Amino acid sequence: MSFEKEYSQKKAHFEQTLSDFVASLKDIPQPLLSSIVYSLQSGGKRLRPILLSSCAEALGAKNGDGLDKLALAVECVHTYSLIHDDLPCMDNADMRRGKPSNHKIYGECTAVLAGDSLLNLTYELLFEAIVTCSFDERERYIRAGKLIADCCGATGLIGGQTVDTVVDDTKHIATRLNYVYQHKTADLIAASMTAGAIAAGASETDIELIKSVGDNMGYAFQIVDDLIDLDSGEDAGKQTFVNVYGEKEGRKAVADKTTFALDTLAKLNGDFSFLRSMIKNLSLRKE
Ligand code: GRG
Repeated sequence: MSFEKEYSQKKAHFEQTLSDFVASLKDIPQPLLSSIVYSLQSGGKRLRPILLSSCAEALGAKNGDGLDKLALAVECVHTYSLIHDDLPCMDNADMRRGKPSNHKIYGECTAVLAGDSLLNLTYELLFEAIVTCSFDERERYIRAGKLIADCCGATGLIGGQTVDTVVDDTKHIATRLNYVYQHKTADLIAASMTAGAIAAGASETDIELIKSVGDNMGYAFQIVDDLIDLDSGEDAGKQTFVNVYGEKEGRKAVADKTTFALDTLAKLNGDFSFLRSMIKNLSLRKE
């Protein structure tokens, strides 16, 4: 099967899981429910859930309800981070995925609360996965849930966003860039993949290897994002890898980190052909 066909099948599976989840959301007052659903279903690439389930499957797990819940959890935390990042107090972005950002439609107050709800739904889903999995799976799901929870907090995503948006530059520029790229972007990508590996019951060695693949491709993913902004003239003059080191170094870093990720993946046993194609495609993406 071609990579494109496999990706669209995996995406279709996740979209169905998400639609069922959205249909199950009850007793949420309006306009909060509409605001949550607007951002959940506004056309994301669904990278993190697809990475999570692909890693789990490559390491021997069967796709099922537990993995679906973990996949929903990482998409919920990702969606919350985008809604909050677009707010006037952060990136002040009017558009997201070619559509008005959440607060432009629902107002700032509802957008903040929709983001809060999605972060809370992340934990509701993680606990649900733990409560409903089999006794044999329980320890793995607790560990996967803790990993995702750790990556969302003040030492992860929120820490990365803080250094990117709030902290004045007292650190060395390279230290600061590394911190932001690791925590703002790579942490959730790596945690999604590692959670999939843990849920599949992978060995400690394989879990570490998958984390390293995720960290490297996550970092490269953010540099590609900078390069896309540069090409489309949307570069806001922020301190990015590409603005600091130049476009040539940016492209080289993407190539190096992608090669490292692929070489690391080659050390694992299992059918990682889809993940290999995904890593290559993400390093070449134009949007
Ligand atoms: C904790 C509020 C808060 C933010 C965390 C995630 C984040 C930091 C900010 C969002 C903006 C941003 C540029 C993040 C870097 C990661 C990134 C490139 C996100 C976009 O991910 P895609 O391309 O998005 O997977 P889609 O639209 O496909 O879902």
